[in-house]
Amino acid sequence: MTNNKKVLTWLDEMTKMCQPDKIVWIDGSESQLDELRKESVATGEMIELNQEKLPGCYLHRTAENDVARVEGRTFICTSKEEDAGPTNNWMAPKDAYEKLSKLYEGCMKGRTMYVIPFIMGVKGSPFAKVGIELTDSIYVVLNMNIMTRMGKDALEEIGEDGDFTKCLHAKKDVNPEDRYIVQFPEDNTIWSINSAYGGNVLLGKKCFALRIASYLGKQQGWMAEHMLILGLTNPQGEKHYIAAAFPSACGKTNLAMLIPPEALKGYKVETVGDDIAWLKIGEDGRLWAMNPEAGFFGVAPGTSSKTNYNALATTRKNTIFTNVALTDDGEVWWEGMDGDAPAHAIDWLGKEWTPASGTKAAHPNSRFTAPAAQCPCISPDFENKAGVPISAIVFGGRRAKTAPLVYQARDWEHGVFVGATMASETTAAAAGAVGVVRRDPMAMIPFCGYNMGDYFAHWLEMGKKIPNPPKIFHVNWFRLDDNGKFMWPGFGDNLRVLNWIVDRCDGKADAVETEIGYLPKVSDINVDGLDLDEATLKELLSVDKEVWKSELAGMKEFFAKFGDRLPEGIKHQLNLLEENLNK
Ligand code: O2Y
Ligand code: MN
Repeated sequence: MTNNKKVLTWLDEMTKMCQPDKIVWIDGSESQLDELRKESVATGEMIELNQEKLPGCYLHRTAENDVARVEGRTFICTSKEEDAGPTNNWMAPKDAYEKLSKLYEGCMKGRTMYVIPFIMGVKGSPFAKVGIELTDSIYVVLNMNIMTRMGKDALEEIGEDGDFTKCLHAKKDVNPEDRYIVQFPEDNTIWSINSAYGGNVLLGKKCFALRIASYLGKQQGWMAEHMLILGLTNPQGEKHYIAAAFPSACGKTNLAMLIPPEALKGYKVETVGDDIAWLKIGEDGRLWAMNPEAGFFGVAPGTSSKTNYNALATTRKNTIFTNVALTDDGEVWWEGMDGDAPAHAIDWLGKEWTPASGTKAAHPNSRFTAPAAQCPCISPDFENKAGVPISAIVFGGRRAKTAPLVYQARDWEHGVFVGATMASETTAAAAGAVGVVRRDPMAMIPFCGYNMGDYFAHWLEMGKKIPNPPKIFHVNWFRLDDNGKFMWPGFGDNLRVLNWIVDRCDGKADAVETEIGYLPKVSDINVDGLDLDEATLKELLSVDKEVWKSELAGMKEFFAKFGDRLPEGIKHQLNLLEENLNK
């Protein structure tokens, strides 16, 4: 398949260590993929779904102990511990290679090793980067086919002498005690072992496109961010692109695929990406973004035609479902889907299930892997090699009281501070206490491949190099009233806030300056057709100084972790906020 010596030497080393019976190069052809689908159905690795109702769709169940990303077993292995920073688990590269080599030794005996060359980004784009994943899982091959551009094209992109990210995955015996997801940023290498679940094994996604890419971006002057990208067109036909970072479970996929409410019928939202953005400074002095992925790896429970019509529509063909329930007529079901629960199904554990079982039919983190091109609102620029120019960067979190519905940072440095102080409160859906504030700068806590102090510095440096930077905003869809009810309707109505954001970018909307940044006045948010009284909107757009003073204490405590790696720009903004609140 290739004469690239770097590829062949590495493959030889990995083969000697893992000792597979057979090596199969993935060329990306439909005929090869079809053979693999048939083989995986024959072995029980995949279940073929009702091909009339869900053509090209399959179901996969993972082990009960292997149902989510495992942050506790995810490591950043840099030569110096301080280069991984206080928010990452660290192992010395030598120790990690030694420890994991022992686990990999002979682990593919009796198995096939699949060699998957893949591109993150569109072939030939200046954003594109290439990786090769070695895996013993057909589930991984078929998912990588949806999530990346894989096969011959990727090898062509590497060429005779090009570099690539070296990704090794072995499911071994899915033993959680020996499960490791390890990034070696200095070696452009990822090793994953003892998992067969999505985020831990589809190494192009979080491991490469965020952890390794964030490190590469710092070296090379670009950014890899945990951001959706959407295009918003107003009734006059003016289009803006927005990139937005929210922690997990804050509705990134829903916002990326938003359907305008009745009152804003003339507006259109198109999806460029729902999870990851790579950002570069364009020759025109603006910041340009590209989605490096080719598919969506979305959470199934709660996805319905009401909450996210476009996501559901995307999954009606050529989709792999992981850990959802199987209905008697070979379809899929999960909690929160349209209609009534089926009278009988097979649950995510492969057991008989009825609504009386008292258990969830689908795992709460069950997923679909679906081709982005099938999304009804996919942007015509999804495959644009140049990417899209970003007008606004939006940060957000789930905050009951602290953050107003929306505010704008005063400038880039302040915007970086707004991103760096992002936080979200835990919900009843997650394990552990409810309402606990988790600091998650730029939604990158689990995904930054190096010291986050240096990451903040990189953001600040980028700002100095972008002649025409995007404006930066913060949103909070989750403010609660005194009865614990959401004050803002959310979903499609979030467009009303996006509208103010793009109007601010164009200098068309008004704002008032507050201690924390610029806020809209009540009259600046279009609430036509909404059942929302003025007092509620006023409350949504208010800043409670006392609440913010205790917030400030939490920020200081978090930033103290970074010691002398915390850049001056962040310290300066922290002091400014304190001064403003004490005025
Ligand atoms: O649990 C996993 O492996 C998936 S996590 C995930 C999947 C798609 C997009 N984002 C995320 C995330 O945790 O941010
Ligand atoms: Mn994500």
